[in-house]
Amino acid sequence: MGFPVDFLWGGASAANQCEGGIFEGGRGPANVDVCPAGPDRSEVITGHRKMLRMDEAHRYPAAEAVDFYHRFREDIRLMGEMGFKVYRMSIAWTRIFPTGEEETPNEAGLQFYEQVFQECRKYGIRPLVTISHFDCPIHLIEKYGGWRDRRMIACYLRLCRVLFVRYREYVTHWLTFNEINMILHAPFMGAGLCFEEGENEEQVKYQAAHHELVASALAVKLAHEIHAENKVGCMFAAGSAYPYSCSPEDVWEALLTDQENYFFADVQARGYYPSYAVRRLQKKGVYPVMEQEDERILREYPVDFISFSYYNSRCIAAKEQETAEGNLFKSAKNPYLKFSEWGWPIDPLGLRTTLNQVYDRYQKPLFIVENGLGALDEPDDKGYVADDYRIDYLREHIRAMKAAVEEDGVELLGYTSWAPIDLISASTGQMKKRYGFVYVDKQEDGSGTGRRIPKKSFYWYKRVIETNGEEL
Ligand code: BGP
Repeated sequence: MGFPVDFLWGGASAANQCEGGIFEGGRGPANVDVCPAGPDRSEVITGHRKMLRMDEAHRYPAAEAVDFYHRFREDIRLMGEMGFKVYRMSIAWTRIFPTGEEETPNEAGLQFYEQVFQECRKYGIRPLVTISHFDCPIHLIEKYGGWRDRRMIACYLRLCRVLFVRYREYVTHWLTFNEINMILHAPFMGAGLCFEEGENEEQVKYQAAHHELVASALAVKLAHEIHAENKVGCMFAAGSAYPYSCSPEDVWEALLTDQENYFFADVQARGYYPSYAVRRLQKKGVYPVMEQEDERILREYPVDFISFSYYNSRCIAAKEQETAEGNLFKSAKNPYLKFSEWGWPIDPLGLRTTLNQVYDRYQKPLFIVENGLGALDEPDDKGYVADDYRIDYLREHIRAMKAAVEEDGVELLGYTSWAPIDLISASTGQMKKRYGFVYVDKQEDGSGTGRRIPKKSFYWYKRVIETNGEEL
C-alpha cells in the first residue's frame, strides 16, 4: 500500500515572499510590496492603516526577499536534487499586468515565468500555480478599493486568460486564491482592502469575498475552456477547531469557527452559499450584494480539487481562556500540545483529523499545499543547519497524512511543504522565521550573501521522496 506511485511530493512558495526584484522587468507595485517588517505590519495587513507607498521610515522585506527573481535556476536545481515532483509557486500579478488594467500583458513578466517553468521541466517538476497569493496591484486598490469592487473580477479574469493561454503547455494545475479565508483576518494582504473610518468591516469583507468567489468560479470555467486537461483547486487555511472541553457551549463555538473557515471552500466546492452562512450573514446585515447570474455561476463551475494549508489545529472556548498564536488567528491554548518558537501549536494527528473532515465534507481529491515549521535556525561555521526539529515536525505530519491515505482512504493528490528554500514570513515579515530545507544566508536586517546551503532536512526529504514516503 503506501502512497500512490504518482503522489506529488514537493514544496510551496509565494512570489512576494521569495522573488524580490520588485522594480525589475517592468513589474508594477502591489499590496504585498508595501507591507513593512516590524510593529506596523499588523495594522497594514489588516487594512487598518493605509500605506500604499513605501517610505523611508520602514523596511519592506518583499523588495528583495531571497532574490528568487535572479536565483531561480539554482533554487529549482536544488528542488530537482531533492527529487521534487511538483513545485507550488505563485505569479506576481503586476509582473504580467503592472497596473492590472493594461490591454496587453507585459512580455518581460511572461517570459520570466516561462523560464521558471522551463527550468522545472528540466528536472521533471510539475508546476502547481497559485494565480493570486496575497497579491493585488496598487493601482486597482487606488482605483477600486481592491476586491470590494466587482470590477476586480474582470481584471482578475484578464490575468487568468493570459496565464491559461500562454502556459498551456507547462501548467495543468492551478489554484485560484491562496488561503481565501485570509480575507477575514488580513484583508489588505488577502484582498487589497483598506477600511474607512466607521464602515462596516464585515460587510466589506464578505462583499469582497463574494467577488473573489465569483472570480474563482469563472476562472474554473475559463481554465476548462482553454485546456481540457486543466484542473483548478480552491485553497484555504485549514486546521480543525477543537472544543476546549466537552461542554456543549465549547462544542458549539468550535462548530461556528469551523463553519466560518469552511464557508469559502463550501461555496467553491459545492457551488452555493451554505444555509448557515445565508442566515447568519443576513441576520447581521452583511449578506453581499449579488448579481442575478452569480448563483448560476457558482453552481456551474465548482473546483476540481480541494487544497489547503495546515500548520496547526485550533482550540475554541466559549469562555475566555489563555490564548495561543497560530496561522491566521489566535485561539485558546490547547493544554495537550507543544508549541513552536512562534507559539503555533504542533499537532500532527490534527492533520489526519483535518484530512478526514475535509474529505468527508467534499468528497473531492485533496492536496496539502502548505505544511511546515517556522523556526530559528543556527548554522555552524560552514553554514550547515542540523534542523532535527524540522525533520521531527515533518516526519510526524507525513505519518499522519499517510495514515489518512492508507487507513482512512482519503484521496490525496500530493504534499507540498512550506517552503523548500527559506523565505520571508507572511505574518511577521521576518527572515529569521525559517521554513526551508535550504538555508539562505540572509539576515533580519537584509545583510548576507544570499548563498544557498542545504540543511539536514534537505537530505532527509530527498530520501522521503525517493522511497515514496516509506522511509521517514
Ligand atoms: C500561510 C501563507 C504563506 C506562508 C505560511 C507561513 O498563511 O499562505 O504565505 O507564509 O502561512 O506563515 P508565516 O510566514 O506567517 O509563518
